[in-house]
Amino acid sequence: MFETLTDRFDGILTRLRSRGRLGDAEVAEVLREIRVALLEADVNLEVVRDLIERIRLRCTGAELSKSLTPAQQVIKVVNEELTATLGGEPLKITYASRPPTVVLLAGLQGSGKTTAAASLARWFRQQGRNPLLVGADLQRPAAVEQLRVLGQSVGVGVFSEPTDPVAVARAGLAEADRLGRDVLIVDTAGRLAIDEELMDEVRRISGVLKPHYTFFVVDAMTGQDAVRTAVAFNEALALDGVILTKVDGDARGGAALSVKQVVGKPIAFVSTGERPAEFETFHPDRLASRILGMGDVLSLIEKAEREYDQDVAEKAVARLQQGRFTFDDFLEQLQQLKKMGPLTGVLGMLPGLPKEVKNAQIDDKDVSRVEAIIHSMTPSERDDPTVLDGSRRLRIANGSGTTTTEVNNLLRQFKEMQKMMRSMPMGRLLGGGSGGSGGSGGSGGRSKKSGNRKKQKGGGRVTPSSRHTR
Ligand SMILES: Nc1nc2c(ncn2[C@@H]2O[C@H](COP(=O)(O)OP(=O)(O)O)[C@@H](O)[C@H]2O)c(=O)[nH]1
Ligand SMILES: [Mg+2]
Repeated sequence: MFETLTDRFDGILTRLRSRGRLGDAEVAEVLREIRVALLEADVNLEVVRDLIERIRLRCTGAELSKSLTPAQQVIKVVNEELTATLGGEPLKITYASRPPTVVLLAGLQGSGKTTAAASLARWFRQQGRNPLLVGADLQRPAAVEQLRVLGQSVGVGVFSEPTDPVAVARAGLAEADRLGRDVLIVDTAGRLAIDEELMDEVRRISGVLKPHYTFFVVDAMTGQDAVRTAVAFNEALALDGVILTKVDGDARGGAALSVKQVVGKPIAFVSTGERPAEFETFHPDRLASRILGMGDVLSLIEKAEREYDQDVAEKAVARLQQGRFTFDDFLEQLQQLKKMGPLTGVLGMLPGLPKEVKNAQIDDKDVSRVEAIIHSMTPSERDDPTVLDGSRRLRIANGSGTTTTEVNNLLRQFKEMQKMMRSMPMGRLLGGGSGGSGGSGGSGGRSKKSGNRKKQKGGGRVTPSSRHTR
């Protein structure tokens, strides 16, 4: 999902970066392009109009500051407004003072409710909770069995009985009490389309459960239909949020971008695959950054947390903060990166990579060539690649068994990467203010980033962009 949108933004922002000054006409043109990109991505028309208007106001107003290039300022504004459209802050679960915290899942048939129930159970366990699943879908004989299998795979018990859904819900509550479970997740039946009978059933279940959280589970692939059904369910049930599923599919992403504004409820979680592990809290800021090609750095950091060597990472962060990042750092990061497994998935989250690189099927051989090139450099060359003239480049190409084109490509990409590291607001994300001129121009609206900073410190890991040559 979001590939087309990300591609379009890649083009728009690249053109933008090549401009020195931005007059009203240029801003208008960029806005037009962004508008078309969003509409193509199936974003709700009202949402597009509103978003564009907010960006326009900020880009033509007095907000523009001198410390950023015009392109950086526009990107910063677009990023912030896109984040706002996606819902701003991630949803935070507040647990009931008197357990269990009850979570009700509703949605159409096949939307991914049963899968999401198990994924949520796993997620709650990771939060240190002790959940119980309840199978209140008695429509299809196999539904409860499916939940039992999934429940078992995540180590969470499933309660159900062959009575009726409302009775199961009531008994489930009692069972959670009896077993001392602090979270109750209730899976319900869906229909192919919204009908009164379905709405009536979930409403009655909801009446018995008095859930703390009611999530509407919806298939991202259904685009604007997803948004429309969410509106209908919200009227019937007063939703707390949406669980967007099948985000791994090739949907254009319009649903994700429209839900918050049209339904008025945030996306709480996204499901990116059939397995319960492929499920995560929805982070508007991360998705916005990712759509804008700034990379999903924080998700990557979380992903890397276990595999990454703390010391190496902290050293890299320190270097980045000093605005220094050498080929030696790069090499170290590359080796860390390799520990994380297949590179293709990791690359998609990295900031600033051209889409050809992101979409490329990377195997370790490609990385080995980059490593070979760096190994063929002398320590002083690694420290300061500007000394690399033609004859040195030829020596390196020969020494590494590559070509001068490959060496040139790597050098060019490395330079871009260094520049980006310095100029991106990411410098702030990395836990220090001095790292980049990029994010320092804004006044308000950054508090969230600094909120993240602490968390980042704890993890203390960072992954630079891994360029590679062909
Ligand atoms: N690719 C993909 N498949 C999913 C995802 N979530 C659910 N599915 C699949 O979609 C189908 C319907 O899911 P299910 O949980 O049974 O939907 P329910 O009818 O709403 O309970 C199943 O084959 C799931 O494995 C997802 O995020 N990605
Ligand atoms: Mg089901």
